[in-house]
Amino acid sequence: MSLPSLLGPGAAPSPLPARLASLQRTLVMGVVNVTPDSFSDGGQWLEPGAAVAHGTDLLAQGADIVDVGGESTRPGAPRVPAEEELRRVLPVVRGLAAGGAVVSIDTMRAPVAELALAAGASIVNDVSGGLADPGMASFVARAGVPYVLGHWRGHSDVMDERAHYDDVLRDVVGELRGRVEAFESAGVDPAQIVLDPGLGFAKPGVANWPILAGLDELLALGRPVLLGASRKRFLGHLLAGADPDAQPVPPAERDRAGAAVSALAALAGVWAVRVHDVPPTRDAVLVAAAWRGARRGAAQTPASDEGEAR
Ligand code: PMM
Repeated sequence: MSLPSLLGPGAAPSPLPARLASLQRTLVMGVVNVTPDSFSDGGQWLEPGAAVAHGTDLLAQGADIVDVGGESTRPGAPRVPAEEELRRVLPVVRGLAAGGAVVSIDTMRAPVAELALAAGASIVNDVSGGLADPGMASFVARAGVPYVLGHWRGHSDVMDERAHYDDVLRDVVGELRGRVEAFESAGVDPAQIVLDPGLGFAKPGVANWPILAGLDELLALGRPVLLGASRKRFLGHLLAGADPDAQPVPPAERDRAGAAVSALAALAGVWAVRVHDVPPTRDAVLVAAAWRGARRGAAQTPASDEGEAR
């Protein structure tokens, strides 16, 4: 019996590898940062063999996609030359794709995306939504692969000073709509586009909550949505408590809160969540899928539940 789509229209970008396109739940994208300076895991996977092993572990834990990036986007991070970015990511993309993984390349540069696709990546993840590289939209049109278009207002050195909004949800949705139009004008098939509100990118702590609370408005644009809340600063501030002077809890202690965001986002119907800690996220999206399925009367009892003592 085939299930009705649990995620609704615009649920998945195309073309997507068949085994992912048919899944009736939010996908889990595991993060492989091949950087010395990412805010939560910088330096851990800089050596290609370690990065491939880490990506392989994430897949074994239940990630559907591994997202390989070679340039940190933490606030204040300096830009990395394209040659260095390529040196970091290409062997890792090649190694993971050779093992059968669905790989996305996390880059703001079209030439890096192009070489990563040639090395076996099949999704382009651009936090800048094409604003960092004027050649990105025409490249995506030519490449014809799924493209994650992030909400962005500037590189890491200036993003904090550009974090002013009249109404953060309305402004982010409006700016994303404008970027989709720009990509369509460049010849990109809208079916390729995944929208990402860019949590933490030019968004100070409290600005992230109205975006999460208003996910329906983003989903109403009719495109699949990806969220990257994992280990972000706004979760660190939340967990530090009400004292405004309290230090945010460290990134590695934000994963339970991240899993809670994943569960709620999956319940809202997002296409994918990008996370560092896969096992609880995997559980969270399965719970949400069962919950959504039951809402629609389409739940199936997983075979592994049968006969289990309650
Ligand atoms: N965040 C980071 C990097 N890449 N990609 C997408 N699509 N969305 C995000 O929110 C996002 C991203 C920064 O986090 P990291 O340094 O821990 O990878």
